[in-house]
Amino acid sequence: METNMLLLVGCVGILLSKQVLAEQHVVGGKQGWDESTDFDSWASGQTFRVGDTLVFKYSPLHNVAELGSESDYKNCDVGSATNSMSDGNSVVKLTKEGTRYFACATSGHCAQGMKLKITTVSSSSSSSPSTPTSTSTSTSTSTSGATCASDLFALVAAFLVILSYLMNILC
Ligand SMILES: [Cu+2]
Repeated sequence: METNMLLLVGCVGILLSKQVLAEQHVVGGKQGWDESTDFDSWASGQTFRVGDTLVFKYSPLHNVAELGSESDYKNCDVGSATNSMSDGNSVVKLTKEGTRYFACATSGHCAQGMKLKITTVSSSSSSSPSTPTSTSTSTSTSTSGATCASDLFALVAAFLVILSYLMNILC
């Protein structure tokens, strides 16, 4: 009886933490926003969800221009950017599902590969970020395992908060 109650509380904790925890994606990882970074391969290892943020970190040589279309992205047409940032630590919030395009507007940099295309998915999407799966047959098992592990910390935290709350009521 009490065990069931605790399990229920734990599940509620997981659901709550999923709503609250948004991920911050540092664009390009350790290399940051730079010509030498392979942004296609970086982006393919990430899952971008509604509510997450992108953080571009770069030197004053660079900047960030958001492009409005796939063709602008392909042609590096940074002149028609919809938004420009140059503070060296630009935060972009992913507020809705869909594809967004970014490039460096410094002459020649976009052509050298300094551009990024990302697709934001719904925040309830179940696919797990940056979890390589060894074989296709074990995909579902390993994905749920990884999700479980990443939720463990949040679960413990939520559990402790709720437990102390219950103790206050009962004692
Ligand atoms: Cu640049």
